[in-house]
Amino acid sequence: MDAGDGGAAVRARRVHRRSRLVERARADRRRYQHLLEAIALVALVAGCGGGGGSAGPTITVAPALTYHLGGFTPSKPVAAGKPTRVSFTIVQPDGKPLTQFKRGPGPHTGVHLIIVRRDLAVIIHHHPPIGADGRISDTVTFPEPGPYKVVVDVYPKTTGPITNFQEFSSIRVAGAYQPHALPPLKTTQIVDGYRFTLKAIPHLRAIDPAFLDFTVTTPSGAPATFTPWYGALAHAIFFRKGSLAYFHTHVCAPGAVGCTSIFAGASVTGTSATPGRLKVGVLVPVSGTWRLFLQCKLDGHILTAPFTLQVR
Ligand SMILES: [Cu+2]
Repeated sequence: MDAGDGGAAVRARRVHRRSRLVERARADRRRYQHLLEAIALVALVAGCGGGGGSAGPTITVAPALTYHLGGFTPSKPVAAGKPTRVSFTIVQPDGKPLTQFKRGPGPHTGVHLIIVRRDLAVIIHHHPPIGADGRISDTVTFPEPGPYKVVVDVYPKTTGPITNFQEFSSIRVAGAYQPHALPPLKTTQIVDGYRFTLKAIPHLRAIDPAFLDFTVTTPSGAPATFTPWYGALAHAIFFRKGSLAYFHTHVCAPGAVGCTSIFAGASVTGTSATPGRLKVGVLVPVSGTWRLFLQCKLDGHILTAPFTLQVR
């Protein structure tokens, strides 16, 4: 299905408008501010209803109608090293499973299943098939024991304002969990002989769009040729150490259709116009230590290069 992307890729040239990004980032900050104000208001209302057990008024709030995961399995610890079936539906606010998803070229379709171990030492990224009844089933082999966070990144087919949202679950892989300390940034990572080099140590700030420049070479030292995989030349998946906050962006071929990443209204699409070069967009919501998993397909291998990033 990705075969068409590369062809469409070369038609137009992508123009970068950093000023627009910055403008949008400002709009995001305002949006975050509004969100905080809304939360404060809710807290205030909740405080009124609390009443401390005295004769104050009581406000009963019915549970919000939201999207959530239904029938998530496995619900018990699973074995490491064995194929495990992971299955669920996305339940809509009306209680029915979501069955209509975005389709077409680019990475923003269907459902993405991203599973990360709590210490960020293991990541799994699949785009599983979706049944006609909305049930999503995948087979996952967990390499090592420990607690895993499951991120279900959903692209519903909607005409409304919701274009993408995430649902979360967890899976425990039985056995002794030996968390790895997150290593400091190494600007060069060698994965299966392929060399990923971050050209400069970045100075990243929360809610500030930025781009990271990478070079990628093959085991023989030639510039790597990126094959579209899941609709993008590369996937940049970010998780924050501790909270496991999540952000995901893509590197798109020039003119690729449906590849632009939107985060709170801001576009941070990376580009790669030349073999061996990747420009990766970053726009993480909070400061802290983040782990970037840079994934791409080279000569038929799916490779994941991890980088530790400090965001102020
Ligand atoms: Cu992706």
